[in-house]
Amino acid sequence: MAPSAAPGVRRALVAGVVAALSLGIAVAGTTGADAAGSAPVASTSTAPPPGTTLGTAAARSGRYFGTAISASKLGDSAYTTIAGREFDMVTPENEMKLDATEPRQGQFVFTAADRIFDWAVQNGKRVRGHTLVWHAAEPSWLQSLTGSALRQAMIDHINGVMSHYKGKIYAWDVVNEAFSDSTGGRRDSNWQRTGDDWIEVAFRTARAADPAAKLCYNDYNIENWSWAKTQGVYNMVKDFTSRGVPIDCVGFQAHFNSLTPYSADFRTTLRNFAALGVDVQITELDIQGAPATTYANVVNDCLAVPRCNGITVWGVRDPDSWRSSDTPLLFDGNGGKKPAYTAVLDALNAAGTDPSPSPTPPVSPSPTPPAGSCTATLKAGPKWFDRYDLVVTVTGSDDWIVTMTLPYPERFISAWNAATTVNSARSVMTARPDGHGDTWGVSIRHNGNRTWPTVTCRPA
Ligand code: 9MR
Repeated sequence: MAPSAAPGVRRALVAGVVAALSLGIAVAGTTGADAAGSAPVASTSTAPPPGTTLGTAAARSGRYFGTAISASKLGDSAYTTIAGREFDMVTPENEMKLDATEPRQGQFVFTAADRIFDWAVQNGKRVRGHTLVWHAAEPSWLQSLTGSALRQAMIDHINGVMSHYKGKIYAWDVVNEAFSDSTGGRRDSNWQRTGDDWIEVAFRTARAADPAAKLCYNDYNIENWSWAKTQGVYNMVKDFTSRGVPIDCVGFQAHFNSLTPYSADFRTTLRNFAALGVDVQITELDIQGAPATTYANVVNDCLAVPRCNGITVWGVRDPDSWRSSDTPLLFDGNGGKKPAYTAVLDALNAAGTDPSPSPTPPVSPSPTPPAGSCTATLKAGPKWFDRYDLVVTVTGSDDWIVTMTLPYPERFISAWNAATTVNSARSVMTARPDGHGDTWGVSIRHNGNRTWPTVTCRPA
């Protein structure tokens, strides 16, 4: 748990869903697009209308707006109505923590975590994984381990949880709250006592376990640029990026209250971390008393930093908050929108729109498929800030094998309605029918490239 004086804050701004329509281009037989390829995808030059929910408003600028969700509340229709309507990213508040997912060593339990994950996906939302390694929420078996046994348990836990959700999580909080509140150095913990390299081992393990997920370091009281703790985390991220330790993002929890108030240099902090080459996300936002102006300031700080992907608030209604007596959230106990809600919505809608271009087919013409072959046609699906979907339709054969190859550094995230395998780099996908017919889909993390895969089809 977070220290009482200064709760952690996380934020997660999310990449919104910019409905990117666009047409598709057929890519036949052997490769990518056909010369006509041309078929440029619809442009985003027309600004989308103002969003009427937090998620749609954030999506206008390619960001997400999320909330923490508690599995025990998914039976409360007032709760799910608001959460379903307003947010497009979900963080399980407690259900993916170590005590919940590995209550006995080597025995993984995903019942509650999957309830949230399934609810999120069924309602069109993405999921932030929270959290793999933390000094709190430790089951008793783990508290009795030390040294190499504890280090190995960490690695096994990361592998066990990440493999269950492989390819399905937007970002993982790999390590949570590893720094001391006052010194700028590491917090003492059982993890820290296994050796200073435990954090980078956790990140390297996580990258190998699920190359499609963004890997975040998450902490509280790192929003104020002048704080020693902020500098300590900044220096660690700088060290990691300079040495090639895989880290993609930093989560700023942003639990603001009278002891650890919002400070106007938060934007400086976000900018400075982003300049290291990582994304930044606001992952657990709540503000004592929910002052509308402070909420708007936090949103505007994120909007000012292109690599700030999105914002997550730490709960739906005030009574859902871990600090309910502070009434720190955007909805009151009756589900009513508070002034802070309107301030956040207005700030999101005042932002510029997503400048990211639409994904396009490759430029090389595709050879004519040989007689008796099959043809795989690609059509653009929705695109988001960080990824895009394609719909694949196969004709000419009922039992086919389609192979798609992505140019570097794009990565396959997931597929549906086909049986697929991917290589370890997630750049080559092989697909066969899985009983859902000949039309299926893939989700691709563009990593800045946005060129459609080349595709070949052959009868099985
Ligand atoms: O809100 C969470 C609360 O329900 C739990 O009891 C507590 C301990 O697991 O964790 C709270 O969430 C924390 C988050 O996981 C990490 N940053 C601080 C959050 C507030 O304490």
